[in-house]
Amino acid sequence: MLNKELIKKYVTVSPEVKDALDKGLPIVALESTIISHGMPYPKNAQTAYECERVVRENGATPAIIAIINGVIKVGLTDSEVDYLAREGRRVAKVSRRDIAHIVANGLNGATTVASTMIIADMVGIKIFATGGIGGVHRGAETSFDISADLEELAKTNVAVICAGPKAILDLPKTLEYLETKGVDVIGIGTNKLPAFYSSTSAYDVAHRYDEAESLANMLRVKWELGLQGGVLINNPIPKQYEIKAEIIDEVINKALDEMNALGIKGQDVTPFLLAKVVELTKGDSLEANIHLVLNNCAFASHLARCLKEIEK
Ligand code: PSU
Ligand code: MN
Repeated sequence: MLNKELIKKYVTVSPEVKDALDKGLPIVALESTIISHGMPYPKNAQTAYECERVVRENGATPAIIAIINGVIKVGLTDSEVDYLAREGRRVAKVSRRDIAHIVANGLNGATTVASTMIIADMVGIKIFATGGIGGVHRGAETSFDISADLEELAKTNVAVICAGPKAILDLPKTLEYLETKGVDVIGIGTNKLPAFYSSTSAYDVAHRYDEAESLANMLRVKWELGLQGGVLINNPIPKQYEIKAEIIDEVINKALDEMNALGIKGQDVTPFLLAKVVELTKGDSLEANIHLVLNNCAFASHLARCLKEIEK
């Protein structure tokens, strides 16, 4: 069990988020690795502010999560966002294994999906929006490269809204892993798994939901039943912004070849591939990425409102 008093030693909640928590208002958690390692400057900072704006416009409170000078922060100031955005890949990428090290040594860190879920759960935030999650990498049968995001979805009670796992990953293996771990994979308005840049793929989601209201009710049932863990909610990129699978697949294959030639491994794999794809598409993939994140922020806000409505 979490000791809420002990946790307070390490966590600072911004006044805006604290007010929303105290009043029981809907809140949407946002990660910070997408800022430092997921997009180039200055679009990364602009996108973070846009995400906050979209969440507020849709009736919820945004809570960007990161670690600043060893303090776990829930809700960042603009200058903290700007710092992470400018530092980029020089900032530590913090997943579950890294949290204690970064806090204990007073360091700065950008939180991944896994660590953002952990921290959101510590303060009682149930809904989290991002772009893409980590998953089972292509070639995982030899590299063993499986993101800690999947393990976190298996055990931490936070619902993650994304645009589907990116095709830099092995999609069928990612789905198999989530099934083994008991993580529900939802499609919003679709039976097919969206694949980040593309609104669809050849693979089926476990369950389809067309309305945020009924999805919020399902989340309540899951957690009231004591079924530990998150849910992966896949919200397809709006069609006008998508990049066709044939085009992006070629780019991804090039990026993977380059990565293998350079021998890049571990934590550096995802940031390398994300940056390479942006470079090879001359920024087209970045525009798609920004639009799908904002779309997820809007849906997550609606879902957070529905969940609060049910809880009343
Ligand atoms: N996928 C994306 N964009 C991202 C990430 C993944 O399309 O920004 C980031 C997220 O923070 C995710 C992390 O949690 O990369 C996964 O890294 P790894 O594969 O090393 O677990
Ligand atoms: Mn990995």
